[in-house]
Amino acid sequence: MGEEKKISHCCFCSMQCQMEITKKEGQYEVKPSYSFPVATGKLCQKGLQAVEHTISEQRIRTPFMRSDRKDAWSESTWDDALSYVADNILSLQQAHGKDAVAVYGGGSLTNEMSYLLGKFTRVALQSKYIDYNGRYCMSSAATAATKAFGIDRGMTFPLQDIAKSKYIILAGTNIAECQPTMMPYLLQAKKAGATIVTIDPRNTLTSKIGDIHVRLEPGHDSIFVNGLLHVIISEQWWDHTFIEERTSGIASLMETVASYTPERVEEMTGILAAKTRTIARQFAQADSGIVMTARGVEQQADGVDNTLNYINLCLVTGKIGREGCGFGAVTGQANGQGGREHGQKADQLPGYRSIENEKDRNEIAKVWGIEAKDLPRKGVSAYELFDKIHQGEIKAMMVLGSNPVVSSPNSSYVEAALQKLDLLIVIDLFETETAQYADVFLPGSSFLEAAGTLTNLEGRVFYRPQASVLPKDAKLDSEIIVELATRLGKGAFFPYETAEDIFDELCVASKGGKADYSGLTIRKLVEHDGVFWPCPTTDHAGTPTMFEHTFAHHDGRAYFHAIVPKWSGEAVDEHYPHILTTGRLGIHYLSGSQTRRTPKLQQKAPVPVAEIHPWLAKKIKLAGKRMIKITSRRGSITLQAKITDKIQPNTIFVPFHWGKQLSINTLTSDQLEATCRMPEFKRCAVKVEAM
Ligand SMILES: Nc1nc2c(c(=O)[nH]1)N[C@H]1C(S)=C(S)[C@@H](COP(=O)(O)OP(=O)(O)OC[C@H]3O[C@@H](n4cnc5c(=O)[nH]c(N)nc54)[C@H](O)[C@@H]3O)O[C@H]1N2
Ligand SMILES: Nc1nc2c(c(=O)[nH]1)N[C@H]1C(S)=C(S)[C@@H](COP(=O)(O)OP(=O)(O)OC[C@H]3O[C@@H](n4cnc5c(=O)[nH]c(N)nc54)[C@H](O)[C@@H]3O)O[C@H]1N2
Ligand code: SF4
Ligand SMILES: [Mo]
Repeated sequence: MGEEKKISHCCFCSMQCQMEITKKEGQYEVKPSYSFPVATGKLCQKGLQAVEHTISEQRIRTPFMRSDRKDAWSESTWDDALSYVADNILSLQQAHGKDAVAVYGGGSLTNEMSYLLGKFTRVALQSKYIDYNGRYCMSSAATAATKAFGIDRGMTFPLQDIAKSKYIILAGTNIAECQPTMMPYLLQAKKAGATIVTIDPRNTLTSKIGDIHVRLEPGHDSIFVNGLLHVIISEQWWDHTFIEERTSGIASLMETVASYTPERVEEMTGILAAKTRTIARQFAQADSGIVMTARGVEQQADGVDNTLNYINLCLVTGKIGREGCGFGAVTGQANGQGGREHGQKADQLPGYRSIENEKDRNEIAKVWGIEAKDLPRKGVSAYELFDKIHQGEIKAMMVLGSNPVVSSPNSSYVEAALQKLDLLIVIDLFETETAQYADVFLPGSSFLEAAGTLTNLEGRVFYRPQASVLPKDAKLDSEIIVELATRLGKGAFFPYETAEDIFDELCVASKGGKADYSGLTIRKLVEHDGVFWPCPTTDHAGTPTMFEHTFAHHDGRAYFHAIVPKWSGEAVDEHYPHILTTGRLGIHYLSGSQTRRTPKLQQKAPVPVAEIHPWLAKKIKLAGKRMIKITSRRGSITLQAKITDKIQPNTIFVPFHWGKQLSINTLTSDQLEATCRMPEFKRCAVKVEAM
């Protein structure tokens, strides 16, 4: 039997570690690849198992249809399934207008698929309704970075710079479980003398490597950061020259933080004044420093403000745009960065262009060969698409690369919405909790089968080659979309044979946009192990470090934003006195669709376990089998509890990787951030009872 060695990149987190996959006598062996300069020589436990779900018996391999959702699925041919979809779309649009059909995409998909979904919706469906799961993920960070810097690239520095930094603040980011192969960079920095501060309601695996841990109640970040800014400004540890030459808005920041003395912060949050002073002084005095945030601070009703305040820390100390310095909103999904640049967002056209800007509309219309007037306007955010279904405006939805029944806040509302649709098409690998409501269920491609480009958390655009063939009757996601466009009479606009054809068009479409890929070719990506965007010309080497000389606002400056902590999220009261926060385990990935079907991972964490503090356990008289019932204003769940003093006493943590009766999103709040529409996954008022 021959041995076949292929190169791919892990399908899970934003690190995008490269892997070597060897197929030997029908068995796959996955090893880290040493050649790609992101996670040299390492893969985490999910990466090592990444092939397993793609060969799972549960993977669907042919199209399925049914005329009534109560019926069992019937196998179908592609021809019948796609004709059925196209005919129904056309008749629904005839009866209810073009916007009756919506698309829901995902951040695991390649840049080409993200681009294709945006173009398909605007050109083939001519609908304004497209959004994607990244709305639940990177939208606060994207809005904050755009406001502060004029551009959104998650990390403003390459990973290598972490090792060169002398002071690293990690807020609401659990890197040890969520981007495990980034840990060696942090450990290298520590070895070279860096101080690491972690800020989280829990003592996490990440905080184990920290020198100082700030354990705060969910929602207290902006108060605490105002305390840090107060110390830096009042004691004049700031970088006056940087502020003067490269920023604007310091006056209003000074005014706002003037009253946030460390003592007042201590009164408001319980964080000791001495701790606030120490961190503020040490960070400001360090030669270099990095601040990183993730969903812990971003998935809140005030998520944009929280992120802006952490950015203020970099700006006030001049720690950005030079070696070992910068701000990083740690991107989550495989292509969480690229997935938000090429047009699958409700208000966006490729290259981070705005769908409401006339110049942007004209430029993209020209690339697409249509009239700008025929481009739809902006639609609504992911969760609001379900509102539009409830209101009867959206009648059909196509979901590709997401499992919103598990991952949406207040998920019973989403489930109810899907049941109201006249037509739900799901393109996935598995019969997910979402696919269970579908009328047409199509087998798409996994990461091993679809070649394409992705953009990792650093902003490094790279090429992922095809490493395996499609199973039985499955098709490439891109083929499905192109064939549907053809059946909708728009095939001429989608003349692609390969991912490279789509990438080349995407690069042209991005020219002059903020995420400018126009200097890239797949050959260049392969030759250089990826290239950092922006890369505006063919002779440009890419931009590993952002903002060395200028920010992306028209005046070249970065903007401070004075943050007055609001409390716009859900409030606790005597009926719901505790705070539920949700997040991740190292073992599982997102809605669990893939990792729950990976035996070696699922065995390690078969069900969600709630983390609760001994104080709360005692208060509710938890004993015996340690089962607890958690109830929010929207629902209840009964779970096994783990008593641990590694959590803020009034907070309960539950991972969200399960569906049905184990889904914590039946409880979470659907309050959305005012501008970017990020849901508040990290704070929800609950009561807790022992069962
Ligand atoms: N193993 C694994 N890795 C993943 C994923 C996965 O599902 N599993 N998902 C990927 C994706 S898409 C994403 S977006 C990233 C997410 O990566 P992270 O954002 O790092 O993950 P979370 O567990 O959601 O949240 C991080 C931390 O925020 C803390 N937190 C909660 N509330 C607050 C608060 O108010 N303030 C502060 N400072 N902290 C708070 C939580 O206790 C938690 O430890 O991970 C990526 N990597
Ligand atoms: N309570 C709570 N909820 C959360 C969060 C939280 O912290 N707390 N975090 C939010 C965040 S940050 C995120 S990113 C979302 C993610 O939530 P989801 O988007 O629901 O996450 P996934 O499980 O990645 O769903 C991807 C689906 O696409 C399929 N798939 C994967 N790759 C491909 C492909 O290439 N082609 C096709 N056709 N299908 C594919 C998978 O099988 C899976 O069913 O969850 C959000 N929900
Ligand atoms: S760190 Fe992320 S990309 Fe790397 S192997 Fe683990 S899950 Fe995959
Ligand atoms: Mo995410």
